Amino acid sequence: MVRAGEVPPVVPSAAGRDPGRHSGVGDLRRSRLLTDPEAIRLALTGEARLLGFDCIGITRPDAVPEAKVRLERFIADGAYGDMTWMAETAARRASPLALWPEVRSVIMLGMNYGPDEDPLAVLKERTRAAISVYAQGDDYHDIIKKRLKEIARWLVRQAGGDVKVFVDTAAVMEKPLAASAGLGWQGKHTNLVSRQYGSWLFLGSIFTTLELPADGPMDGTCGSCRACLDVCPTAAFPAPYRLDARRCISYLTIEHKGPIPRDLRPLMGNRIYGCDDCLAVCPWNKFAQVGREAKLAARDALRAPGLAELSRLDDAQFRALFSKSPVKRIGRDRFVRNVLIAIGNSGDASLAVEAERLLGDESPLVRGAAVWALSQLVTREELEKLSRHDNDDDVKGEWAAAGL
Ligand code: B12
Ligand code: SF4
Ligand code: SF4
Repeated sequence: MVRAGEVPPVVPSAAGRDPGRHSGVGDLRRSRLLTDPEAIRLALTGEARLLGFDCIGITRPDAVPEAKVRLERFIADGAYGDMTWMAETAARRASPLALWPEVRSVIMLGMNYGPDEDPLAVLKERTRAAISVYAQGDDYHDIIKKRLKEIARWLVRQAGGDVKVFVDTAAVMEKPLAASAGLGWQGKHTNLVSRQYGSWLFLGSIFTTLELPADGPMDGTCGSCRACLDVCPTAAFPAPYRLDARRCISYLTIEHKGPIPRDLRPLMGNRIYGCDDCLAVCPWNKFAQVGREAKLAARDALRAPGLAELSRLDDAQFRALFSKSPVKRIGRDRFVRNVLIAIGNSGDASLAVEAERLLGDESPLVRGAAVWALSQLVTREELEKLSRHDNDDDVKGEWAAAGL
């Protein structure tokens, strides 16, 4: 999504023309506009590749009418949890035409962020943190949005029309659109699976008023496989192709603001930001390739950082460590909450001292998680000695749940 104050999402047809030049130059440029839709598509593909995208496809804005019904079911089930923006934007999200009635073609782009090591290996290192692959490098939103704008400006210069660009945060259903543009298909875990890149594609879109030739959906399927459904540590799939976000560790660690439901905490292991389990087990990853975008590559400091060190971060240190990273957006308190859940799951009593220190933290969210972590690592007698009065109702509830 293009935020207020940035380059406007609609790049008008006149963009790229030099207003100060003689009008004859403008005429000359206009006459040079690409008009053959096939030529536009070919040139567009080359430009996208140059700007770091690995796949591109075009679809019609009305190509996936079933997405609306499925979104409505997701909302009716309450599966969005406290992501209330999903329900609030449902009408626009259901169809590109509801979002922008003038759109005639939707250009879907994918950027490969395939990891250079097994993302599940770190799950065995219980005193270290698992940060999901997508969050170990720079924030893809910033990288992709900038590139989408460049391509959009290029398209306007070459072929005219008006455009809008979107990545992730706008009311656009990127996965079904990408599937109908032929980038892959929605797997049973609901994400897009690509024949060339497996599970590891970020998606972005360019809406344009130009009529461009649409690509058909790709034939590919999950068949009888259900590896992603079975591996999910929190049983977040009520059925194939349906996710209950309220149980998903990605939602719990990134989107959910309050205390994490107690019954789900032991199932989270050391996953402190996002989760890759359902993506990583997909057999189509045998075709996956390591991503070529250097800015998305894992930073060494974020591959398997120690839980003790992470729990000691103050606000400034948190911001410094996660500068330009998507992790920064959850803020230090929610981050330390997640780290404390992992500490509680570590089985390592030497980490109890970190949780004990955080019993006095300014944030009730952190104090509550510290109580739970301690309750997992020390004996009841030891916990009793550490217990203290707290004014916050949630923290009081944590002490009570710990039997004190
Ligand atoms: C909300 C959201 C979340 C929520 C909810 C996820 C969800 N599955 O809905 C949470 C926080 C849990 C989440 C987690 C993750 N997310 Co997210 N998320 C989004 C967001 C903003 C909207 C998704 C949405 O519209 N959900 C609503 C549901 C109803 O739509 P849907 O998932 O497409 O559901 C479809 C299926 O249910 C299907 N369906 C239902 N029944 C049937 C039956 C059949 C037979 C078929 C074929 C299909 C089918 O139809 C529905 C409509 O298409 C998108 C960005 C965007 N604007 O699209 C990113 C996005 C989906 N997320 C992304 C990523 C990377 C992730 C994580 C992998 C991050 C991580 N490592 O932790 C996890 C994956 C968890 C998972 N298994 O989905 C990428 C996925 C890229 C890809 N290759 O698909 C996206 C596209 C962001 C991006 N721009 O790259 N995410
Ligand atoms: S991301 Fe993790 S918790 Fe969420 S559905 Fe996939 S395996 Fe389950
Ligand atoms: S793991 Fe199996 S069921 Fe899940 S998306 Fe991949 S192929 Fe489909």
